[in-house]
Amino acid sequence: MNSRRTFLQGAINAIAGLGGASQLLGMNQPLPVESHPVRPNASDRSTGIAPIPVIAPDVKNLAFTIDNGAKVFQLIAEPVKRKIAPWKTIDCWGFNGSSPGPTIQVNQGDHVRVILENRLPESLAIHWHGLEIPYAMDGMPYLSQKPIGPGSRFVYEFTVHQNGTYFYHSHSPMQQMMGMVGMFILHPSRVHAPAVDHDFGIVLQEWAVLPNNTVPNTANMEWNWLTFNGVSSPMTTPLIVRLGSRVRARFVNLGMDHHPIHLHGHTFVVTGTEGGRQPETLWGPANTVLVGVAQARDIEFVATNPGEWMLHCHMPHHNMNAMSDLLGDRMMMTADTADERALSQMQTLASQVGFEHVHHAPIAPDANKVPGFPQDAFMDMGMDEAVAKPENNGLPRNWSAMMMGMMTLVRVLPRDLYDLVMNDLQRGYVAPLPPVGERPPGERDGHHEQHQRKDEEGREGGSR
Ligand SMILES: [Cu+2]
Repeated sequence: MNSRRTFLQGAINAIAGLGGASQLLGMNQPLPVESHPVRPNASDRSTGIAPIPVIAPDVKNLAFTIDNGAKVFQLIAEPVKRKIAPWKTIDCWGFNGSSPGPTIQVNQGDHVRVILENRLPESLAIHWHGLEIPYAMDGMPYLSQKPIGPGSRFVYEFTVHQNGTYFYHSHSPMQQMMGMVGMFILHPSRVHAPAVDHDFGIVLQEWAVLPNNTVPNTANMEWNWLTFNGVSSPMTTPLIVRLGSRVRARFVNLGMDHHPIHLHGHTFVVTGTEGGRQPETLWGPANTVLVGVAQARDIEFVATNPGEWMLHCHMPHHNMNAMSDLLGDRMMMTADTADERALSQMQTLASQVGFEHVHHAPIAPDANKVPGFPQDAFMDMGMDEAVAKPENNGLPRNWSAMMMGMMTLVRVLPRDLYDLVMNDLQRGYVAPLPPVGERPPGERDGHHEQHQRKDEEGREGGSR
């Protein structure tokens, strides 16, 4: 396997001290609680121990202090600049510099105090979605509390008796669509059986950011940007799991659409909802879980199948993004034109935003005679370099070409590769990209020559 060889070589270079680049692109921030960068298998662990912390890729955890037995969190509502794609930074609203806001993780039975500071230009209140807490803490402006004005603070304080996947959000709909949501994880006092080795959290969001704009249009009905934890694929950081481990992934949806989240290569069970743990009698096999608006879903599976498996919303428009955004105020001319012209346009755009090359996959010599062409033919834009980070080390060249919108990878890695990636992650080592000619295994037949030929034609077209 060439990609594996390249990867191993990269790792060997790193160990030899030849690659010292410590670009901690997109890395998770240190957890406020004990971190488990390399985790034992479930079989190595006994139940009854403390649950492992949830990792929400691309989102920080919110640190806390202890005051007289209470866990105290400082939550700041404020405007946020969020880079959701290599060429796209939006002006949204969130918490502590992030949208979604940082993940809050506490234990069942904890007494929690959240000091909310409002640095927004308007009032708000924060609702604790699904928590059975006193009415005065429910965060309903004018009902349970006065709206929290700009520059003001409000202290939310309650004891949590539930466990599961919950979230916090502004209760004003337009503020929600500006990004004001975050995960609130309640770990059970006794770890659920079977215990998991990896526990991930993902917030599903969508945004209406029209071309040439940076501010989401919260009154708009065209939700054209789709994100996992505030970034669109291929900026999403893969979930790295060890072959044979038991994995939990938690999804929270606060948007305008329901999202059927699909996992490749594995069968999972839905072990929890926004109401907490489901009884085992309800765990039917599935590979797609519908996460409705305002819902949470926990899935669990044993990662038995090695590979780089997609995890994505299956709504076709949700594993795309706003292509028109790249074009600014110009019309895209792929339809009813020669592929050279389309290529030329896409190449121009690609060079503006730092894509490597836009046309990776072969097309038929007579493609333009076929009604409906092109569809996806010019859409695959490799941007491996723009999104390079340790978690992507070892992926094949142009892996990012069809990664868009609400999509990420579950990398199920054999122990040696898993340990290498974890090692890279700890040292912040970004492996060099595989050579351009590197193809995924199994793609070495006549397609290759055809691909090369069309590539050259494409370049000629692009230079005209
Ligand atoms: Cu979707």
